[in-house]
Amino acid sequence: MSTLAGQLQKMEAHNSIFESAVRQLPLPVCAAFGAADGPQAVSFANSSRVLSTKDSDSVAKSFPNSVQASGNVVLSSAGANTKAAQGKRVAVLFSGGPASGGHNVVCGIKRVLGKGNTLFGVKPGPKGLLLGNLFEITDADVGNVINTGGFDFLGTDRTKIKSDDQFAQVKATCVKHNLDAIVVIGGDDSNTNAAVLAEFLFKGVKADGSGVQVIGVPKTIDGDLQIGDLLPISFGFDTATKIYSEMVGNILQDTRSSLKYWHFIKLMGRSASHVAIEVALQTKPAVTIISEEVAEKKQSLASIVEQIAQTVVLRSGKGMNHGVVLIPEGLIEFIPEMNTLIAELNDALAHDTAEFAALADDAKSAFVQGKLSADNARLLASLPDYVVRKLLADRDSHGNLQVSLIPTEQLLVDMVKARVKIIDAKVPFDAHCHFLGYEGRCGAPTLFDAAYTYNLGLTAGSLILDGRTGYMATITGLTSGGSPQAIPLTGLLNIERRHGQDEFVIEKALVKMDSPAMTYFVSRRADWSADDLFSSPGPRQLWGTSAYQQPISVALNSGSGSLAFKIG
Ligand code: FBP
Repeated sequence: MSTLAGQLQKMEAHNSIFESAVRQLPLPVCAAFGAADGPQAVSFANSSRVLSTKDSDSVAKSFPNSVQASGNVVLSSAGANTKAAQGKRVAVLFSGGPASGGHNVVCGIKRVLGKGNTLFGVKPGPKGLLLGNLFEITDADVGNVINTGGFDFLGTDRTKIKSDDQFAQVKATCVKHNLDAIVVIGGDDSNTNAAVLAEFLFKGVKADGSGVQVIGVPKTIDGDLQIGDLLPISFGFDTATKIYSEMVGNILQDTRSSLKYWHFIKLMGRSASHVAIEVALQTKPAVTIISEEVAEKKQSLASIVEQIAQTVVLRSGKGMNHGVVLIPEGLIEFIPEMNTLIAELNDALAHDTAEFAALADDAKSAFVQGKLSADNARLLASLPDYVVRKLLADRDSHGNLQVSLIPTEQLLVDMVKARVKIIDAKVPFDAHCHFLGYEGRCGAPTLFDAAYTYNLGLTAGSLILDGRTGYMATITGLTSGGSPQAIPLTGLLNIERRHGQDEFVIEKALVKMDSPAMTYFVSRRADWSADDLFSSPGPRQLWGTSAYQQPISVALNSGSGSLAFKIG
């Protein structure tokens, strides 16, 4: 075998030159944890901040143990923990969609638990917890997965633990493995689940009557788990948006080179448009639709099409028959008339599931037409077949439409094409569609996500060794060294009506119309439409000056003076 062939084979199974180098990347730690090469657990004390929501009274009644223990008070780190517990058995799991940096959370927890405690990985996600599928995580595992993207070390899933049976299974897993604590790394729904589990496992799990601690860690590329200065952003958002921004920057460069194409790019992010606004701020394309603005202004599908078509015509008049349109994944549900249609469809499909499933594809549309109001029946009939098919496709396990499957980008291209032809038939309009989603969720974490998640892991582990339960780990002050804190999960819960039932939920943080990021975007977008002012952020960097960039929307919203972040 040639020397080169031998070298190439050594690179298999996560050992590319990049992957080998990135494992050696040193990670900074917040001063509270001490030296970067030997971080120590911190203890926590009550801060002066108490959290409440409109439903705090109901929360206190349903989560009496958690609320009594935390008083819904935010915890701040209070120096090295000289009395850190020993002998703890801790399980960690991923929940929901993958996000870059998850592996570093696990590494941070393992590091701070040290030799005196045991860390178990749960495979895969909440389902693994129900099945009791645990294995011990070693130091060698940590060396292997540190700074790598994805959740492949443990796997993940979207099981929601809600039935009595499922709670009993979790308890059985805790007893079987003699667990003292569980760390749930997830988004808004998963952290809601963590709050419910913390209350359920508060006491009476073990023979001596004690409970099992539950700690949440904020993850999601969607960026919709944000709590003001307490949690400026969830992890994974920075990596995903930098990957999308590089791709969009490349496409923008192509449009100005080939001078003949429009590109309609749908960006992942199930509901909120944080991803879309961040990528717009990074790349400055001709048009970016923000779903929350569409809802606020009650814009119809036709008016969105008109807005894009007018930009196409305006730019063509200046000799630019090219451009990029960014579309948030969740747009369709924010367009008022589509939202009403989808709600009525969800209802109709929930009631006649078996009858509907037995129908041939052609008959499905006719079947639901009969169940809809006249306006919605008309709207459904006006949509192209490829959209109707997706609107009538199987719902997810929560009964929701799978919005990522709806080709909104193609629908807009077709409608804009027709509209441009009416406005001015001489204007050329040749368009391509893209969906950037899964490409961004599992890339190697940016330095921001790598450092942030490692410190989140150190914080989560410290909370366990300090005997805390029912908190979400966070790092505040991301531009001034970073400070470990803990948010009481019950202080975030609201009641929402979902699928005909009242449920406790952590509300999704949507893009606010008066946020500094939105205000800045609005102040610049007309110029970006009228001219090619785009910029290409390039590939994300782990070494050198451009490695130290936080997301632009986060910098704007948190009033940072610059784009630089500073941890440690
Ligand atoms: P989480 O909120 O669970 O992190 O998931 C985010 C996400 O990437 C969304 O942006 C997207 O709509 C969804 O997951 C897609 O996941 P799936 O393929 O499981 O539907």
